[in-house]
Amino acid sequence: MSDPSASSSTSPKWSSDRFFQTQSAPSNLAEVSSAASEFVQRHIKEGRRVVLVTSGGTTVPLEKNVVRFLDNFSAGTRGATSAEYFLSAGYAVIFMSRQHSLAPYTRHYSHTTNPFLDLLADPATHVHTDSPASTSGEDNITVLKQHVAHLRPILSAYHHARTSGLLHTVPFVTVNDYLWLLREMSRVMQPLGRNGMYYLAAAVSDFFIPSTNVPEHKIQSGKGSLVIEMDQVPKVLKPMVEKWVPEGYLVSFKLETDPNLLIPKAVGALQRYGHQLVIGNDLNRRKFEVVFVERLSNTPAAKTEERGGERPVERLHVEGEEFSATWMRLADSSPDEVNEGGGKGGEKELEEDIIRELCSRHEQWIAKGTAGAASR
Ligand code: PAZ
Repeated sequence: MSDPSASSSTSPKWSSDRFFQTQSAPSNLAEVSSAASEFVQRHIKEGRRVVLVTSGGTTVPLEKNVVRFLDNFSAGTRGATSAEYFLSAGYAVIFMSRQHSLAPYTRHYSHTTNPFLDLLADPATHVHTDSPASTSGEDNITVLKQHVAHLRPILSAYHHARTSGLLHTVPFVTVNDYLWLLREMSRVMQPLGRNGMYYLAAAVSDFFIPSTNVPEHKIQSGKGSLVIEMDQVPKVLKPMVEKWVPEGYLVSFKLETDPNLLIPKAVGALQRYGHQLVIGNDLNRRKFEVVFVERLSNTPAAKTEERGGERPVERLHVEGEEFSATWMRLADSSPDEVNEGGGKGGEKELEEDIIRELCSRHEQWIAKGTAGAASR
């Protein structure tokens, strides 16, 4: 079929097997896989934990020669910010993100937040007097004094990430590429066993158009309205938990706009897929609060109570199982830590607390595996 407006009205559910058997892989999959494998193997040898961070939105192209596509709101802030805190915590990071979305460190200077050129002195009026390389300002461009304190730690961390070999980037654009790459990164990381963490913060489309229904050329106007039929994206969390990385510590995100749905949907995801943690967030409050939803057996309740009930754990009984919901809010931090903006300039970011909690849960997950192995 060459025109999505003419597709059939019944959309069967796709299994992940059917998806990978019929939808083409990215053309560079083998290269991307071997580079990531080399990265993972190096860190396994060095005994380091590795986290896969997915970030940003996926597109659904409406044409093969793509002029138009469906997209979503995600800028990749959560993923890029989280990757920085994972790196600070000593993890090696595979940062799998939407091409041109926010990236660790450079996110502080995007074209809308702190536009890069605004940081620099005008060379026409600024003359260098202390540079050994030049007697005039011609060879140097200067960062304005008022920006130096903010820039310096970010620049140092950025250079460290680039030179230390701790950060590996994998870009995607479409939802099809995302699914292929997620499976491939999982395969590559499987040898990490419990030392692998999977932090799925990308905003992945729930719907796609199978390749047989995508027309080759730009859809022409003139026939009235355009009706697009999309199939449901296969639920890959299930095979990921059961087959791809059964020992990994797997964290998914759940985004809702109706706050009443957040916890029930997160519990539903845990029941359906059986992974370790769902972090729920409301679209409009996502920068200030999230909720950790997990099986009660995975909840470090004792630790939470030790902190004087700072983050009370709500217990939930659903269909004979017990779950917990733990809210984490920026306001839980001391007020002078919370400022506008983000990151290394001393302002508090929610991801700092999220990643601290995850590192400690991952530690426990690894310890449980070691204890299990010792008792066998
Ligand atoms: O990228 P961003 O910082 O603007 O938004 C982050 C987020 C809301 C996409 C992420 O926290 C999230 O919930 N991801 C999963 C979305 C979902 O598929 O439910």
